[in-house]
Formats: sequence, C-alpha cells, structure tokens
Amino acid sequence: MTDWDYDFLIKLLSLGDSGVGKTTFLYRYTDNKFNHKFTTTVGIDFREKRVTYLGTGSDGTTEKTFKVHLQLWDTAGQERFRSLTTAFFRDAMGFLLMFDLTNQQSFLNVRNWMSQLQANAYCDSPDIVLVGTKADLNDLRDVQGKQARDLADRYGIPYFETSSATGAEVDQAVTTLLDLVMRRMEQSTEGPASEAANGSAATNDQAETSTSRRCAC
Ligand SMILES: Nc1nc2c(ncn2[C@@H]2O[C@H](COP(=O)(O)OP(=O)(O)O)[C@@H](O)[C@H]2O)c(=O)[nH]1
Ligand SMILES: [Mg+2]
Repeated sequence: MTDWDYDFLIKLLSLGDSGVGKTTFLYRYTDNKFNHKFTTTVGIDFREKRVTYLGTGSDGTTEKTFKVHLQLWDTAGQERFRSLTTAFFRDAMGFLLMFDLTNQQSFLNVRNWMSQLQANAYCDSPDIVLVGTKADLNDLRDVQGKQARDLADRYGIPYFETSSATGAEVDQAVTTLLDLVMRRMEQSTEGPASEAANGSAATNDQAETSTSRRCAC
C-alpha cells in the first residue's frame, strides 16, 4: 500500500476549551503514547492515521473492507483563534467535542461549543461524539458521569469517558465517530456501496470531493 492508497479521506475535528486534553487525546489515538507536556496548540494542526472500515459491498448486503485515511484536526480553544477554527468547522465530517472531567467550567462550555458547531458545521445536525477527558484523575473529578450522559442524551449523541494517560476509551470514541460518518455517507445516494459498484473504489481526490458533497442531513 502506497502512501496515497486509500478509499476514503475522512476529516474529523477536535474542539473544546483550552487544556481539556485535545492534543494529548489525538496523540494517544495516533501514536498510542501519553504526552505529559502542556504545549499550547497555535491555531490548528492535524494528525493522521490509517484505519479500515467494514462497510457494505456493491451488492448492498455483503461486507467489504474500506481503507480510510483519517485526518484528525486539532484546534486551539482560545477565543482569539476562533475565527480561524470556525472556518475549519465547515470542512470537517465529524466532531470530537471534548471537556475535562476535572473541570466543571469546561463541561458548562460544551453548550457554547455546540452552538458554534451548529452555526458553522456542514449541516444543522453534524456527527458528534461527546468526550469527557482525564478519567484517570478520579480524585479530581468535578463532572459526574450522569450529568454528562444526560447532556449527550439531550443532544442525541454518544458519550465516552476517556483517559489519554491509560488509553481508556480513546479508540472507541474515534471509532464510534467514524462509524457515524461512514454510515451517513452510506445512507446518502452515493455511498461506499455504489462507489464499489462502479468497478473500483474512489481515488483519493474523488473520495475527498465526493464525501464533502455527500451530506445526508
Ligand atoms: N492525567 C491526565 N492528564 C491529561 C489527560 N489528557 C491530557 N492531560 C494533560 O492535560 C494537559 C492539557 O492537555 P492538552 O492536550 O495540551 O490540552 P488541549 O489544550 O485541549 O490540547 C497536559 O498537561 C496533558 O498532559 C488525561 O487523560 N489524563
Ligand atoms: Mg492543544
């Protein structure tokens, strides 16, 4: 497999207050390592990872494995970068909305991030996963699981309590978001099934442009 050999390019975006652990989360997901150092992300940055997705084949019933190139965009939460990051909202296909389980204020701010998202994303109900970070810091916990689950239920989105220190639930959160994004693509008129039916999987460019056009909202 060459560097450019994939069926789909999927862009996901992390967002949430500064310090909640967005950069550390993405680093844990792509490199399976924990970074103790606090380095402020300036503006926007991204990490990449190749994964496989089990979708529906050309006959609409059999399963087929697709190669997915994941681009995980990392935003800076600070107000001064907001205009920069909102421009990126429009381009992303799914969102990891993060707050810090040891910081109630970061949880209260989830509502603001949600409004930002709804105003700037590709559609009114984009695919989102709510992520509570730093679950390993039990003694410092400031947000109860029930509080967060209730909020996620109200928005109708999945919720995960993760730890980039131990790696708990990190993969599951991203995989769930990827599944939502891929399923939305399959539901629209030209999902992976019809792409495969055309004889071959989409080329990189086709995958990128066609996915951005394919919104089943
Ligand atoms: N104990 C613990 N610390 C974490 C976790 N995730 C992030 N941190 C720490 O929280 C600080 C802020 O993380 P960072 O990823 O830079 O936050 P960002 O501003 O949202 O990108 C860093 O010192 C990280 O080491 C976690 O799951 N557990
Ligand atoms: Mg950061």
